[in-house]
Amino acid sequence: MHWLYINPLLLQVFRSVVWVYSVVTFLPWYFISGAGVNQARAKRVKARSISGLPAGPYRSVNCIDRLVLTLHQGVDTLDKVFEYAASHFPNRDCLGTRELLSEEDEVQPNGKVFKKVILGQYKWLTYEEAFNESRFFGSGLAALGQEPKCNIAIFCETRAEWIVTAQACFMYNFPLVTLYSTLGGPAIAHGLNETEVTHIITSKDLLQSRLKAILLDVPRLRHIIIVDSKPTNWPDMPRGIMVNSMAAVQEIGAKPEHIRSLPLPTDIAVIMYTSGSTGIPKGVMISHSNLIAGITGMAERIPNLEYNDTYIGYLPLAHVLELSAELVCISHGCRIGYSSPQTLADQSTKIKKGSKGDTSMLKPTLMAAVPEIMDRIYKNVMTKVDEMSRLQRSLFILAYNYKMEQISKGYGTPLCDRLVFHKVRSLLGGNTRILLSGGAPLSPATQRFMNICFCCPVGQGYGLTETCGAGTISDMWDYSTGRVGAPLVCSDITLKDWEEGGYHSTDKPNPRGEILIGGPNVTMGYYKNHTKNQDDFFVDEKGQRWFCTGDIGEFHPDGCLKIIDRKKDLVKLQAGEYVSLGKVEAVLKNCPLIDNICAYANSDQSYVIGFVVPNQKQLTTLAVQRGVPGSLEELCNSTDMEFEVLRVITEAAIADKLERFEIPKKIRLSAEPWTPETGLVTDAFKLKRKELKTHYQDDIERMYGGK
Ligand SMILES: *[C@@H]1O[C@H](CO)[C@@H](O)[C@H](O)[C@H]1NC(C)=O
Ligand SMILES: *[C@@H]1O[C@H](CO)[C@@H](O)[C@H](O)[C@H]1NC(C)=O
Ligand SMILES: *[C@@H]1O[C@H](CO)[C@@H](O)[C@H](O)[C@H]1NC(C)=O
Ligand SMILES: *[C@@H]1O[C@H](CO)[C@@H](O)[C@H](O)[C@H]1NC(C)=O
Ligand SMILES: *[C@@H]1O[C@H](CO)[C@@H](O)[C@H](O)[C@H]1NC(C)=O
Ligand SMILES: CC(=O)N[C@H]1CO[C@H](CO)[C@@H](O)[C@@H]1O
Repeated sequence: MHWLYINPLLLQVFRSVVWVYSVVTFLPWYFISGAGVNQARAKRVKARSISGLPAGPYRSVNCIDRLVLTLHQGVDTLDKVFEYAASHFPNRDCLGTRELLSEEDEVQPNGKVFKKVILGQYKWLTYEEAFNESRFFGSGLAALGQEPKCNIAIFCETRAEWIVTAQACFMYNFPLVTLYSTLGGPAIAHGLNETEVTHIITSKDLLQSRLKAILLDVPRLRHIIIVDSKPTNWPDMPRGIMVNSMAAVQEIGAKPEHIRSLPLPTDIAVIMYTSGSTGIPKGVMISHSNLIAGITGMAERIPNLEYNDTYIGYLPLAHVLELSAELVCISHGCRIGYSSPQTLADQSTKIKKGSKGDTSMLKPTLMAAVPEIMDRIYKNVMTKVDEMSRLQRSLFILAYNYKMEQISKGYGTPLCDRLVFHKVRSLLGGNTRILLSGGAPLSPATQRFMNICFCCPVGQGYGLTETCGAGTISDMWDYSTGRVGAPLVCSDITLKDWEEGGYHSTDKPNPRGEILIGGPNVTMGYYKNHTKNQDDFFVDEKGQRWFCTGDIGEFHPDGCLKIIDRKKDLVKLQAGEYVSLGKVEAVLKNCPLIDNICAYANSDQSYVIGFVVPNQKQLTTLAVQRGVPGSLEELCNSTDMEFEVLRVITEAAIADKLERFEIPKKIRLSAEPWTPETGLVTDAFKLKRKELKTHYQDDIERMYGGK
């Protein structure tokens, strides 16, 4: 609570001070800050339909004549990008990792044991050092028998060695197969088997906990390279598998260095397995030119991107958003400090109380996040605000609303920032100048909150692995919420009519339809799945390649896209009404009582049901108010609480103008949060509907069955 403590007497004068301050500084501020310019910039048209038709294709006005394909002249493969950076910024910091000082087990009051760490300073590899390490590693892999254009796999957490490995593979033209560390065993075996890899790069932990169990299902595998181990014996490996440390392979590679076989722009750089929300994972083939077009588009949306920027890397690198973001940083000579979701902030679960989290140490200027993480920050801060005295709370709300109004007019609020939001901002280190959100839709409430409390623009992006992460990113000057921005300079976007869903490019006031993304960024398709490639990709009469996303969007007059629905998530109820499950979830997730929700409907039923992960604190408060006793799990099992939560949900849904038939009639409360480890959500925290359905099968029968 003390993080926002302000002398109560101040409240009385706050309104008047702010008012006087605004009046005194308004005119000079208006001209110095260029608020008028900001406002005009926010409102300007950012993309236009190049055919003149409402269906598009829409293209960024920054490249209306032709799409942009490369960052620097002649730099058309990823190895050249790294070479460019290493020669332009040889002595600047490139990749940073914190030293592990000590590790201890801490016993919690409930008897559980948490591992806590104390971490030291960031230790940096310069661009030249990182470049040399990659070169030697690539050469060493070649010495171990890895051939150009033959697949090689990485199965590893986000860390500096991941990027060193990727760069080594780009340089030596080894197509890199990436797999999420949270994929299940059969899925990993499927990916490794399908791509026929003989070499894999992994970490000690993952080898022990995940990889070892499936080695027999991957008969072609011969070499395992461990990034974080001293050379040791691994006695219990199946016969014929050699284990090496990364350092040892680099040593082999340094003397003598192998001749490189240079990649072409059309060669495959990465085969990225996406966990997808249904079925077995699919490998997406991404060429060098695809990735370069993607990072060119992304970089153009980050104003003043410079070598002095610092990026914090902690999202899975096997996710296209994180990989592209880090490649953008490398192409501009920025430094990348590594972190993990468990060590991000001072309060993070693995950080020992009193020691510093990664953001406090690194003070990043750029950060990417998935909405799940931003939602968590939002709910935590709001809970703290709720716990404040009435006086403090009104002060916070006053400042919040004041800033919201100012922002919409294009002004800054330096006084509020210093007095009220400084403490919140320091949660992320205090230097963030841009936050980027991607992977799933960010709720308007959360986006606005991050904007206001972290005092920096929050860009929202939209893209898929199939389009190499590229699609749209909102303009940093655009303070509107709920939209994903205009097409990147590397992509065209078209809307295709969808009859069943009732979306047409002729819809008023805005054209709507399925989003098709086209351009050099569109990937070469799925690995070994010709049928699916023919369904989802096509080439138009001008030779441009397109991907059909299955998402439904609408274009606003300023050329910004809003995602409004998803084809797959549409269910037709018994009586013929169409329910968009995604829309229902998006609305109900704004409820403070709800941490996560999956709406479900059977087409032979007349109503929607839901699986709900309630917010623990809010649920307990509600239970106390209603006099329902019990532990969290008992509360979640209680029919009384189900009824109470349903009432709150229904009110929120009506207030947000959901139709009657869209509101869940029955719910199942879940005490366990859904994390990628449970297999119920993807790494980007998208719901896996099929898995959720199986998991809650008994509850579905109960909710649709008897009573
Ligand atoms: C990198 O390698 C080059 C050539 O092998 C060498 O001249 C240079 O000193 C190395 N740089 C570093 C920082 O090790
Ligand atoms: C891997 O491939 C081999 C043959 O190529 C096959 O026998 C085996 O069942 C496959 N394993 C998995 C897990 O797909
Ligand atoms: C980076 O350098 C540019 C000019 O070279 C400067 O305008 C900017 O403020 C610097 N950013 C940081 C975070 O130091
Ligand atoms: C291709 O993809 C479809 C849809 O995901 C899937 O049903 C099918 O089994 C895949 N085929 C192969 C050969 O992997
Ligand atoms: C709650 O319900 C679940 C599933 O129905 C059951 O496994 C669990 O034991 C119940 N917990 C309590 C505390 O009643
Ligand atoms: C793989 C792919 O789609 N490559 C295309 C990238 O864009 C150029 C120019 O539009 C095309 O010529 C390539 O075929």
